[in-house]
Amino acid sequence: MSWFDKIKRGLLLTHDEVLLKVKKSFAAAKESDVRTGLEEALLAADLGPELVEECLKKAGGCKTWEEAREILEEELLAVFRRFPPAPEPAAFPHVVLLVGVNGSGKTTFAAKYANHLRQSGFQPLLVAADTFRAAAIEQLQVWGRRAGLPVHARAQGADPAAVVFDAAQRVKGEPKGVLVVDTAGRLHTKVNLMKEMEKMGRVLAREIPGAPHETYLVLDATTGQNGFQQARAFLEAVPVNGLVLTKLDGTAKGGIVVRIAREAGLPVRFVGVGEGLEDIAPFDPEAFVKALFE
Ligand SMILES: Nc1nc2c(ncn2[C@@H]2O[C@H](COP(=O)(O)OP(=O)(O)O)[C@@H](O)[C@H]2O)c(=O)[nH]1
Ligand SMILES: [Mg+2]
Repeated sequence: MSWFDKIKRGLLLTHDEVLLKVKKSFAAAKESDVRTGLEEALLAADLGPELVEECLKKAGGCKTWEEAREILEEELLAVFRRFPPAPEPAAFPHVVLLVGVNGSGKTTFAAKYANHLRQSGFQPLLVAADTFRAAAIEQLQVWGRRAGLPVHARAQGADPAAVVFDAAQRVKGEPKGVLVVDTAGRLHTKVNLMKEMEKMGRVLAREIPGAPHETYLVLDATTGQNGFQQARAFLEAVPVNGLVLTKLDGTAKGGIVVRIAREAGLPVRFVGVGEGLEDIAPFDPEAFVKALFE
């Protein structure tokens, strides 16, 4: 399945919901009805009031959906144009740290992403740095066995910084080694979270120059704006430089992807479109917008 087909499948619920509303509104006779219908559709997709306002300013007077669509696509794409394209791992070992609240999809994404990296010719090592619950370590090991991917883990309760230290030793010297670090999502207190994250970051930076190269905040798209508010503590605790939106397949409010990128001022790097190993797509703004409105 192509990346476009995957994004398209992930956006099915949103697409159907938005297009149904939009098409109905353009069938209305009065211009004010068209505008109201368009507003409802865009708000329902969860693009956020500010962006919807911008869109209406420019597309509110359009006579046809075709005309409006072009303007809306441009508005949405503009949100993503300010970000540089996703970098490929270049210096090795390369380290990607995954953070986010419990249940957001970190562990599942770690497995999907490691699989994607392997398919792209890299040598991923999954790192179980969520040592708070035994089940979390096991879950990553199950993924590792199922996908035939190596997992680095210690017993429950181990210091996450010690886990990443060992993992760094294991991957040193591998010409295309990439550490994919799954971390705990508990937001016990912001102070503890920061301390734990800082320590892990310090150890990684000492062992591997420039590490972590990428830190992704993993967000559950079905929890929308609330979920993002909950995860804000991570933005303060760690230097996040990219977003991953999971469970796009489970929501009709896929516009949240655009809203969060805009509000966080961060690029979306991947989207999750299901529970399987292959249900991941690198985020491509053009494909996203096309899949949404086509
Ligand atoms: N439908 C769907 N479910 C997902 C996706 N990503 C993760 N999940 C499910 O969300 C739940 C929580 O995921 P998990 O990776 O354990 O979250 P974590 O607590 O952040 O590590 C699991 O039941 C996953 O199967 C996705 O893209 N689509
Ligand atoms: Mg987990």
